[in-house]
Amino acid sequence: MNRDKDKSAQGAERFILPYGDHRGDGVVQVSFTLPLPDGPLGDEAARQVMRQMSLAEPQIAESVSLGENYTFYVGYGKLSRPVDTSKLKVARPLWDKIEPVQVEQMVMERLGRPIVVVGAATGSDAHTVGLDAILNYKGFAGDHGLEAYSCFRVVNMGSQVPNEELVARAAREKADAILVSQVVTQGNVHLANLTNLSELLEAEGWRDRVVLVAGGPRITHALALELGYDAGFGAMTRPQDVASYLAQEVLRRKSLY
Ligand code: B12
Repeated sequence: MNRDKDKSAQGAERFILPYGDHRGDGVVQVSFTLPLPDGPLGDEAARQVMRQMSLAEPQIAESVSLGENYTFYVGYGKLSRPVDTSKLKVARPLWDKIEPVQVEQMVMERLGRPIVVVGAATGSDAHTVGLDAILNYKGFAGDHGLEAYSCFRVVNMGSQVPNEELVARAAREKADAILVSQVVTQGNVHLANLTNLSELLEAEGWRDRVVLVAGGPRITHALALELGYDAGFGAMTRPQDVASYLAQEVLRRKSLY
């Protein structure tokens, strides 16, 4: 079942301000470093930085000298202009969050075999923690990874995998889904790597047969769509989110959902 509206937003207040001490007080905490010594001039400069962020009644809660001519500030200030949540455009994959036991049941009953997932951090990217958080048994924040589900067969190729190797392995494993992690963004290397992979799959003629997913702290669903992916997952993604999405998307493509 696809949905147009985010269920979590239903019944939410339309105009919202950050919650500091009281509902609607607009109080936020900010922290930053200035290239000034700790002292009265630095404090005033820090308050001015906050005014320039549209924060009223700026207060410095803490200033810590980071050595000669550098000071770290923690400050509080008030925002007065509320966010109109009805005007926000939110791009996200269309899926319902499903409990792991239901995911297992649904896939095994309807597909009759585990979903094959091949994952890697590609190109020069050596960051494995995010990919492992989603794929490996131990998972992330108390939520087990896809390996913990009997309805997923997981091949985790690790990091610094060339796109060509990932595609070849996915073909050999008859993958239903390819999961790519891209953490480093320097020089927009993540965009080049991700685009190259989707183009490679197109050229091989099986882009349409595989669910292509990108993940990483700088990835959004909207960016992933732009780059020719089916879905994108950003910071704080839970394995259960990915399991729910993959189960629904793989079954949907086979008219089983
Ligand atoms: C640990 C770490 C390393 C380790 C990695 C070890 C390892 N085995 O992974 C080492 C020391 C090797 C490393 C190296 C480098 N790092 Co580093 N590293 C980090 C650090 C501290 C933590 C990353 C992490 O593990 N996060 C925890 C995981 C759980 O979070 P996550 O990655 O966001 O993953 C979640 C989501 O994004 C999502 N997700 C991630 N991948 C996927 C994939 C899929 C398919 C899905 C669905 C979801 C998903 O789900 C995960 C769970 O919610 C970050 C800073 C930080 N605090 O984030 C810097 C950071 C990522 N590193 C950075 C940099 C610059 C580097 C280096 C270039 C440094 C250097 N000059 O050498 C090198 C690059 C090496 C390389 N070739 O890639 C920068 C990147 C900046 C940028 N915008 O590009 C960061 C942000 C630090 C910083 N502030 O500058 N790094």
